[in-house]
Amino acid sequence: MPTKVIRSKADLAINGAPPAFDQPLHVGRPNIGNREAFLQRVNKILDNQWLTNNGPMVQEFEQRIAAHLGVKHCVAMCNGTIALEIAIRALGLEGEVIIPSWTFVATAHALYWQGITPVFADIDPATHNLDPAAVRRMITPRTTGIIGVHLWGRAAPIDELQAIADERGLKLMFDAAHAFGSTYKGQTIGRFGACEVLSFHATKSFNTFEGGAVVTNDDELAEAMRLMRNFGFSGYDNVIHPGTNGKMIEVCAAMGLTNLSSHAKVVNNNMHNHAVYMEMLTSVSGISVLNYDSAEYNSHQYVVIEVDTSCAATRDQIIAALQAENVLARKYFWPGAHRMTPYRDLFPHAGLMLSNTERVAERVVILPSGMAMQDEATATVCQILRIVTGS
Ligand code: T4K
Repeated sequence: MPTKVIRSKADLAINGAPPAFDQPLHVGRPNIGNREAFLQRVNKILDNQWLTNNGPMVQEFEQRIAAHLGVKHCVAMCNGTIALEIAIRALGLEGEVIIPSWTFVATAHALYWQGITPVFADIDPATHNLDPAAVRRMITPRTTGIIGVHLWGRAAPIDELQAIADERGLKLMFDAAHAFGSTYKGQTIGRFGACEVLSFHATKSFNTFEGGAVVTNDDELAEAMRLMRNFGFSGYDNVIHPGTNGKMIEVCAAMGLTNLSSHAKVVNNNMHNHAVYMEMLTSVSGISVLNYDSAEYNSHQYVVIEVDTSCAATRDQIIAALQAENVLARKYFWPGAHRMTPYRDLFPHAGLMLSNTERVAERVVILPSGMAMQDEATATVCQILRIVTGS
């Protein structure tokens, strides 16, 4: 609950007033489903004395997720980054792989960690997703694949990327970390490309504490990934594949099974928050809210605003003002992966090909949403923005 009324700049915490919120408002406050149902599942796990290694809870979780998304296989993993690494390896990517720089750095690291060069392609500034024409420009004889990212839960231009991949003999997979339940042309994300990778991190609309999965309709690929996430074991004492430890544990699957029941409620709540932000921020000059296509399903987990150069306050002044009020807004994914270590040293001139990425990176602010956000708090965040920008 806000602690004060903000009428003028003198009421702002950056000008010495007390903060608007006693407790911080987070962009990634976890959505936690029915506590009793979760604890019952945990008791079952403890009674079973089966804590990990493809236990019954993980198997049920995989079946439920596959059915929910309408795909043949869900291979659950310990987190989204390991799921990306395993998918990349199972697909046999090598050399160079084209990705956006405008993504969480894990997309790039999952390649680099395995000796593969991430090559950054620019985005469409309207959607923040890969621009297919920019992808074409970055293809070289060393390119073996493309990883599209469904940023903010909005599907990447899947058909165009698939056409490029088919034409140039490249593999295509998707980082769907933000896109649990999202649709593309009415079809649920999970079935596109060779495979799609989900994150169930605590901060996502649907969480398993930590967790991730690769979903695919490809039987062979799913089988290879199942082996790879468990050291390559096929039964006791029989290792038939190189592998690592990417397993999801039972208690995470219990959290996922519990949260699956309330995900629709979370999404409805996020949609409401997003609509309130949209309405209240229309009168704030120099700020626009990224909108999502109403014909497609999207968790609306991310409330993304862009601060125009015409705005009376800079993006960083806005972030500082919000943080002083205990509103922990974020600059995801500033400054872009290409300006983070090790990529900024490896490719010091990458920015020359990434003008949209660089422009968007200077404009974006992510605002708090999720089940913990009340309308009164949203209204106060919008009022702070109105006063800071002199609207
Ligand atoms: N690809 C993409 C496109 C991704 O966005 C991500 C992850 C991945 C791949 C990799 O998936 P994972 O390996 O993570 O499964 C957070 C998350 O850690 C990360 O999962 C997520 N993307 C990224 C967008 O956001 P940080 O560094 O911003 O997290 P942190 O600790 O600053 O938390 C964010 C906010 O949430 C803070 O205000 C605190 C609050 N919070 C956080 C946690 C963990 C809570 O209130 N409770 C909590 O339990 O990366």
